[in-house]
Amino acid sequence: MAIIDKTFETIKFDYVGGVATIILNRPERLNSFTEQMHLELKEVLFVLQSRLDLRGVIISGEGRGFCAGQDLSERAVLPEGQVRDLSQGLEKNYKPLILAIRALPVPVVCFVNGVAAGAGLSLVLACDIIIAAKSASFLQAFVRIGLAPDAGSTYFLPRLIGTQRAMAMSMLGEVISAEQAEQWGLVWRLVEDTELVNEMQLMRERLQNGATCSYAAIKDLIYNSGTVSLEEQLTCEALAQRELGYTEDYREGTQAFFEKRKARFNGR
Ligand code: T3D
Repeated sequence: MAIIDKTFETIKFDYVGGVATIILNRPERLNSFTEQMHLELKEVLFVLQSRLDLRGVIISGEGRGFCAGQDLSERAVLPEGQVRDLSQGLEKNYKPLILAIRALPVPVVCFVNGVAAGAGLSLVLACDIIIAAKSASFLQAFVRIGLAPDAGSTYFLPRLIGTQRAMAMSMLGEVISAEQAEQWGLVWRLVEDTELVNEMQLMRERLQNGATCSYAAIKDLIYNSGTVSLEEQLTCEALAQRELGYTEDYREGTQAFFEKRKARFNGR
């Protein structure tokens, strides 16, 4: 039985073998975020957070874009003298979205199928592994409309590609090609456009059969490493390894090694 028994308006969702696939689905507006899309993403992430059998999440977009950030038609120019408090939408929608993705104890893999702009790029950057189609592109669009990058972009981008590149991308608002993004380390790997769907399926199978407890520990260790000393990190690694050493997957992994066969992990 489906874990969420409904059809969404702005996303497609499925859940197979513990792996969730979320496809942003407003192709005519390059999958830009609306209030409705935020509601639907919240609903899905809320359900995923409580799934003990969750083993991975895949995010991509429908059509020629990945996500063009905030849908600007929800931000009509106000009459002279009136102002809009943009922090409200960020606190209410974007902050919980980015934090929820980061908090999932499983790999969140983004398949960037086309342009990722504004908060759409922030969403990409929040994911653990980023794979892009060769025709994808990346744009810190904010400066073009008089804003600063948000939804985590100023946190993720300098960490991934360095301060100079993050600064220039954000201040100049130039489109960065997938090839350039790969050279800078913004994405893990590029795939042919025609191969993206196939690669997604291969990743789904890989996550369904992956060492899920290892993934959770890896996520914790790597994301927390920036805020602790080397000594503390070594302790964290030892503690994580102690827990992993008790898992069925560790037993299976070592047994498979000695038997010279591929491990069959059950994620426990
Ligand atoms: O507001 C707050 O709550 C603060 C938070 C902000 C977060 C943000 O994300 S702010 C940044 C918002 N995003 C942008 O400024 C990007 C706007 N889009 C673009 O600059 C371009 O569309 C792209 C460079 C991404 C792609 O260009 P291109 O030439 O490939 O496509 P296009 O023709 O511009 O777009 C196709 C259609 O999608 C077009 O509609 P049309 O003319 O065919 O009816 C276009 O208007 C629409 N579209 C694209 N992006 C958005 C959008 N409609 C609404 N909102 C968008 N963000």
